[in-house]
Amino acid sequence: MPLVEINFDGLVGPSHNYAGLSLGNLASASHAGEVSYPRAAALQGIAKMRHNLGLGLVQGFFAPLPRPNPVLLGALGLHAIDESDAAQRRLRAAAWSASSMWTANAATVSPAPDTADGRCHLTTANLVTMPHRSQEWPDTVRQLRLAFADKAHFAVHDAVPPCFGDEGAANHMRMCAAHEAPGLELFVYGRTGGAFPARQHEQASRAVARLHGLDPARCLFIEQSGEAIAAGAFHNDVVAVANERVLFTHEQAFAEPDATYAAIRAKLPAAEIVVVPASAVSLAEAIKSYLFNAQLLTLPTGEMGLVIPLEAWEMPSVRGWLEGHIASNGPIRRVLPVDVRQSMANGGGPACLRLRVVADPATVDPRFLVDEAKLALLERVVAANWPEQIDPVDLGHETLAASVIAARNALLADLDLAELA
Ligand code: SUG
Repeated sequence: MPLVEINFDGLVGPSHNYAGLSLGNLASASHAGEVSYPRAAALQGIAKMRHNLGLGLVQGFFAPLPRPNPVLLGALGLHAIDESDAAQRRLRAAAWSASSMWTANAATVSPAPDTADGRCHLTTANLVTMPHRSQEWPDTVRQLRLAFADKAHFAVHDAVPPCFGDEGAANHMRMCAAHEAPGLELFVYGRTGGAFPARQHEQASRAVARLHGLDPARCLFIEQSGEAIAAGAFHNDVVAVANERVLFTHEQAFAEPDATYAAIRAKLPAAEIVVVPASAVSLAEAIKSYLFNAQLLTLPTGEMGLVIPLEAWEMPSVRGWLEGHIASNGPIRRVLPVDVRQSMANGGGPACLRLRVVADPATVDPRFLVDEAKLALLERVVAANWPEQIDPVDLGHETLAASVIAARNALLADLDLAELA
């Protein structure tokens, strides 16, 4: 089979909860302390996978990481928690976080046509800015090395050194004539100094480009606008998304938008840049609705479809803009709303939940690819084992911990993924 785009969605883990851990992520902050519904959350994610599989696209998944994470708790000397200490309770919540569901932050991916050695390169993201996310990468890299074990076709790199924050594909876009053609890779970084952290360091992006053996002439390093970070765009994929020749972006996404568009057009003359003006959808509305945290997909018909969260479809300004775009024959031909509300309440839309890998599916470990039968199996395992709800005050309870651990073990057993246990 030729190279195709495969979307690997993170299965929402059984410890999914709202602990308010992500400064600068407005959804995470505003839902802090609420009761979460891990079973419903995972079923919503599986329904999204089924939706996209039904469009005729190749779909994969990654398993949740071990939580509560004994490695993090042990390294922090937190074998026992002083319940009167808020900082200790917060660190415990970090060890319980199901944040690996947002696989757009698992790694940065450069497909084979872009790299010097003709292999697909993946660099695991160190996610160092947020303590609860910084624990992910050692387990993530294990899983990536299993899924992409075929060394003739893949190279999986460890994370770049923690002095430079790297948030993976959420700050990386690839534009090309077609997925299987050489691409222009766009690395978007932030500059520190604002009210909220800039999670992606320019030097991390540059290191990834070097590790992947990219041609410097086919890379652009673009500064994210400080305004966007301050408004809650903690990752670039909250305000922009690209697919093949199309870049779909809010006008306030980049520090120097006109220079950015010109640089893209100079390197990829076929580029179509669709800019949503603030006069149509304000930055605040874009971030609240997650219009851009969408999956811009090339459908088997050759048309592009935009998988958006229901929240975006329900916002009048966003819906108005999308309807106008379709009516005026813009490059996005279909709008496909999906319900991922449980993930959205923690700041994770349809695009956060997936890692794009352009590859021949035959070169991927088939345990990580899904068909209808695999999705039905995932649903059965989730329905039988995932907690129905978690109140954040219950994090740390032994019975809850035991059920979360047992749920993941049941998944790994049923999917024949014992190596990840
Ligand atoms: O890193 N939320 C995630 C959301 C990640 C979204 N990913 C992309 N944009 N690609 C984050 O901020 C919230 C966890 C909590 O508060 O319990 C959280 O980690």
